[in-house]
Amino acid sequence: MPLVIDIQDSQGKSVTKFETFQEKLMHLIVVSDDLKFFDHLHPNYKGNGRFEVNANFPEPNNYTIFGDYKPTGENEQVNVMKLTVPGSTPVPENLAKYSNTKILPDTKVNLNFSQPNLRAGQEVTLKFDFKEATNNQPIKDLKPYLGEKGHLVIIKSSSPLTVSDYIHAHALKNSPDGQVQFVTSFPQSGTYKLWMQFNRNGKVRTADFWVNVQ
Ligand SMILES: [Cu+2]
Repeated sequence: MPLVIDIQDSQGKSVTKFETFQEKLMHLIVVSDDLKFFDHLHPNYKGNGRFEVNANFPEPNNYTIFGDYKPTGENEQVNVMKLTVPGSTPVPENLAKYSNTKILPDTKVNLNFSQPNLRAGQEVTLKFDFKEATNNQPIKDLKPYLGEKGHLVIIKSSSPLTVSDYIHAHALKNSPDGQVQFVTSFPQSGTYKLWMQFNRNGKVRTADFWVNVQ
């Protein structure tokens, strides 16, 4: 489905100049409101504040779209858009199938925390370890993705989803080989979903996790 996004300032005037960050002018995160579906897109800038992209909405559901961009000379901003694909309500996700180990077709990703319990408002280091799924050896072909060792989006499960539920964490530059670390804090207690994206030798993979924050 083609999406057209017009960026305007608080006076309704088109914002026309944007800065590249993490290699793109806009990062667009599409999730279903139950956080089952995730997509990360990069709209094309058409000038005069207008971005266009083709997005995929796989099943009837309510969707929230976070547009993440940086007007020239200003701070990073996040816009929230809503879209409904009508139809029967999908089956909710089974959270029991999630653990801190995610096995993808070629990579095993382990998530560890710098402290035993996650608490709201407390800074925490999230450590993702990458191993070969077949033989458990640390992988050595991790390549930069969007200029960093990995890309992490965190969204708090909420109804409705708002801009304050969206956390975009940046990878630490000095993570050891076969590992990517992020420092972040979870603003409130609740359940959060994490999508960790990385580049294995040219192929972008997404490992998703659920975490509880007290
Ligand atoms: Cu992006």
